[in-house]
Amino acid sequence: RSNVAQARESLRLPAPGRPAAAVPAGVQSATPGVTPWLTPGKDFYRIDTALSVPEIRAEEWELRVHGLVEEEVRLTFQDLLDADLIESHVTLTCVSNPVGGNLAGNARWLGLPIREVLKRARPTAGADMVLSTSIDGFSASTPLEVLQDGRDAMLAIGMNGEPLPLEHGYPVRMVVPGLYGFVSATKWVVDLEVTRFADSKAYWTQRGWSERGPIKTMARVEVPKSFAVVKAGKVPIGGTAWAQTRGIPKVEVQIDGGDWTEAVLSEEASVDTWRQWSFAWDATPGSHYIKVRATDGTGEVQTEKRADPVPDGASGWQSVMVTVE
Ligand SMILES: Nc1nc2c(c(=O)[nH]1)N[C@H]1C(S)=C(S)[C@@H](COP(=O)(O)O)O[C@H]1N2
Ligand SMILES: [Mo]
Repeated sequence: RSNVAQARESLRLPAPGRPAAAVPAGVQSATPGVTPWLTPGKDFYRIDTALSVPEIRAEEWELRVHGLVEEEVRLTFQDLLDADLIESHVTLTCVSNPVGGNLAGNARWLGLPIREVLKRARPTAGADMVLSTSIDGFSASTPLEVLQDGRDAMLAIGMNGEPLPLEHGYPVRMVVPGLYGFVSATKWVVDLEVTRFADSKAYWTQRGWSERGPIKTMARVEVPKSFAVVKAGKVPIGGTAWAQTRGIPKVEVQIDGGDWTEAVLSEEASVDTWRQWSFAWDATPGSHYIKVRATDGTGEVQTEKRADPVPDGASGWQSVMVTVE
């Protein structure tokens, strides 16, 4: 075990000045087998370009905030420990997640709101983007207004009550509700440049992906699995849906192209977290197709239009084929 891993283990996180809102008791889907509502760090999906996980000593970490600002700001890890931190549940999703895929996770993050850092730096007129860069050269372009609009965008140091796992960005990463990770969730972040979309391109944008990445409304069937064989009778269907910053007021299920029927929603912790659902299906023998779609808090129904993950996220309705005996 490395020195950095050992230092991480002995690190004590401060209590947040503003704790996370209490999680309602009923957030977990009633359907057995649905993903745990809170994703433990060890099960959290991991996506990055790092060939080996960067090992940054917390006492050597420094963040430089510069570019189109009145005042350059530098932050040390101790500055973060001493700051007024917030804690918040936020679901992260990857733009390369296919419809029905697993590249999403929900955790409780502890960190400093980025808007507080920007308040100190005072962006100048004309700036519209923050380019965040990691110690290993990855970068993400985040709209400046998103980092200032009051959502819980943060420089995170904690995940589910522990220091960030090394592979999830220790000692400091960004977490921004509502945007795919490739344009917001920079791990091992060391540099924030306030700039303009017209002047600078982030890592994946240079490689054919979009420059912006708001998360698309998505519902996923987790139970039963595709190609499952189940017994006729009451078959529980269940899964997860997300539309971070907008919330999920409705999920509907369709069997074999019939009418859309509302699923039973589990409690919603916040609009920034995913929401689980369940549906009791009267299954008759034969092959059947289960489709699911969500409606977000603005009233918009998840689009049926299929899109590949490139350039700004997959869309379409998941269809799961099951055999009933
Ligand atoms: N330094 C760095 N940060 C990164 C990436 C990366 O390649 N390098 N990938 C981004 C992408 S595409 C996603 S989806 C999220 C994933 O965060 P996780 O690995 O903690 O789930 O991290 C983002 N932050
Ligand atoms: Mo991603």
